[in-house]
Amino acid sequence: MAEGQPSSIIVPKYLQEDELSEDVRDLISTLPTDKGWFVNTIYQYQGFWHVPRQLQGLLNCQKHFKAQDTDILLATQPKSGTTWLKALTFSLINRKTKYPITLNHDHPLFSNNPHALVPFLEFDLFHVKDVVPDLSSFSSPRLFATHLPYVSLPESVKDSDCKIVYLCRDPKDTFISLWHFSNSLRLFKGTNPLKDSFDQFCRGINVGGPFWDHILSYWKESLLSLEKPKKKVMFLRYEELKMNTSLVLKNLAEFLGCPFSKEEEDQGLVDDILKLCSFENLKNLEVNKNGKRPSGIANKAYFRRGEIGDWKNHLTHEMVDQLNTIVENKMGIFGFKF
Ligand code: PAP
Repeated sequence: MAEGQPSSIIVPKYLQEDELSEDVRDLISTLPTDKGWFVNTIYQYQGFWHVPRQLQGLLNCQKHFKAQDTDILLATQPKSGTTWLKALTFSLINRKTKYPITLNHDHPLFSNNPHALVPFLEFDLFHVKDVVPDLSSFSSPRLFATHLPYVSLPESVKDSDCKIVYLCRDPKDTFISLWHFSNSLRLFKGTNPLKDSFDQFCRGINVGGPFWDHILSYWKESLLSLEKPKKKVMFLRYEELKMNTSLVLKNLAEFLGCPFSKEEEDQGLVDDILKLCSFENLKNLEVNKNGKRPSGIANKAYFRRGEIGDWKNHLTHEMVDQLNTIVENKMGIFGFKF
């Protein structure tokens, strides 16, 4: 249990530091450390910051995950819209086979949090020490998610024809969302002071950070993949998804090889998927109001405001200037702008 933590608070399993395998314990004893937002300590591995259990999942899936050419991997930084992307992609790829789109509560999204339908490789499948999960029940196309940076993906993901959809979000909104999320887990007494968390974020020290390097790792791959016969990485932004959801959804369907037919469009299927996966619909479902993830995290923690620009309610002008300047300096040289 984390220091300073009231005994009544349950630490989500994926953040617990016990039950780490011998090799992860050996590894983390050699890694740079800093103060964690969720747990006492985070560790830097392959240039990025992780909680210990994530490192265990990372090493395990690097070693054992065998990607198939038909796999789809949703890659994100925490709090950039993962839950939404999972819901949209799950609905999209299963609409013609297993789960026709319906708004009358038959669809799995009415009774399952999107995270239960699209597992994270490192948190949900490969997180248990010395256990290689049996993935034989997944039918093709298998849909997985990850918060890992490109450099840490299993080699089979990079070498195969599997497709990657990457979603990023404005750093200021990502930061505010992450700060709220870390406080809502309440692993420590009280909240993390905003200023302390902000200073760490600006130094690149947060789960999945540095923010800019995570995005650039996939941005560069998405550009490289434009030159290849088959595009491998589709790069998306939360803001464009918010403002132009229907167009992005159609492009995503094309990329994943399941474009909408004219009949489907005429039937209003695009709008139905958008309604099914909308923030308002998902947030107000019983499963997302009162359900929990096996990790112990309440499903409602994944649905806070779902807006662009909530940072305006939290950050001072100086903070905004500081973060904008850092991100411009780090990313502008690669032609990337928010
Ligand atoms: P995760 O990385 O822990 O899975 P993730 O889903 O990426 O979290 O991020 C949660 C953010 O997405 C929340 O943003 P907020 O804190 O600024 O509100 C959450 O509200 C938002 N979100 C979740 N579902 C949707 C949705 N259907 N549409 C738009 N935004 C959503």
